[in-house]
Amino acid sequence: MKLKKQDSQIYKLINLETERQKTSLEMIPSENHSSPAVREALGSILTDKYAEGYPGKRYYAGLKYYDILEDLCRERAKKLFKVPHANVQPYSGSPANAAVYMAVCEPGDTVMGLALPMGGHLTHGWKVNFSAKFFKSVQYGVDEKTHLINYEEMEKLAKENKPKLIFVGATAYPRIFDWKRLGEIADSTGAYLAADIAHIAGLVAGGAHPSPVPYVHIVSTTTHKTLRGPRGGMIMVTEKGMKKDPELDKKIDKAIFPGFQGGPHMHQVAAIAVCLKEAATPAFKKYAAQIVKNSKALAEELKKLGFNLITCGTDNHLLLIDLRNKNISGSDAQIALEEAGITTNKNTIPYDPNPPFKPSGIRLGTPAITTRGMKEKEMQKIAGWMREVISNPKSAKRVRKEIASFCKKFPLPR
Ligand code: DSN
Repeated sequence: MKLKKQDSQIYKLINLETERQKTSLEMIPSENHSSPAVREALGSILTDKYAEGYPGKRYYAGLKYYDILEDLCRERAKKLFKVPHANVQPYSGSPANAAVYMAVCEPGDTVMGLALPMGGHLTHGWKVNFSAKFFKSVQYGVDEKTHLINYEEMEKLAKENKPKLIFVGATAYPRIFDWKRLGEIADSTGAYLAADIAHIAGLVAGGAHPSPVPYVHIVSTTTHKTLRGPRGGMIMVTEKGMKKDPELDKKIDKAIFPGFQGGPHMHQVAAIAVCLKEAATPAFKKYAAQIVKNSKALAEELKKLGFNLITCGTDNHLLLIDLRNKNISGSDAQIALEEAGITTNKNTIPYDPNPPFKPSGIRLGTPAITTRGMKEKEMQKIAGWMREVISNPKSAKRVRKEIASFCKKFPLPR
């Protein structure tokens, strides 16, 4: 109520966005709807203080409650992901990954990651990113026919280039990672193996995707995607990581602070703690399983309607559609779908013949709509609307009305 009086412009924009979210389908696979409890912690008084350092070893006074809180958050992360060490201070995924490089590499070392146009992330060694500017980046890809990670190529590249660090993880890969195989590849070359589980953290926590923990040395993640927390990041060190380097936990902590970041955002740490508690419940397990059921149902329905899916389907929360047989670019499809109330994003497909600003695909996923309680039946309806809008963008206005009315049955978390 204070905001309305004090800053009506911001108040109005928040209300408009709330209305947009309420009346449309958020289907960008890296997005979700956080709980009111998460947002309450995030909007708390904890934003007011600096807390440089770690519990018990801070550079500022007045932090006794912050110490308890950060310890609680770390313990929840350790228990949920079954790891001996967790750092909950990364501001988000890119800073988390930067700290991973800083912990185990020197500038100029060779590093390996999945190329961005193949579904990887900027921080996994893409040419315009720090990870390729400060390190010698070798990129692996997916198979040209199956679009699955090309483990053979990866093994060959790792043996040839002897990277210090291999990153595994993706932003547009609809299948399960073979962590065991990846662990063997890293071990055979002596590389550190880091799993960036940003997209699938909630699935891993809820048991809907195999955990990389037994096979990798380091796990990095964001906390706001399938994990459904506030925007934020975490880095975890596994038993295997501690065996490879008994100082790895300390190196990670030092890389975050004072190496890469200053004061942690403690309101964010509090909200991460809340989401980790939520993610440890049986209800979250059910949620994670439903995300995958919904993705698979959506994939099957879209295929029936003539859509080509990269890898022919999905094992996780996301789908990547190759629109080339639909005579529409990913960009135009994104615009038409947004007009209809379905938020997706244009995306390159592997070996895309079209440029990144007008790619051949769209990427979509089910984490947020599953949070609203939608199930397989609703996926059929959504697939139908997508077909209609993509084959005739002029139908978007009419579909928008139908979607707004449909959304009333599935309120945002209250
Ligand atoms: N921006 C995220 C995504 O949308 O996948 C990756 O960091």
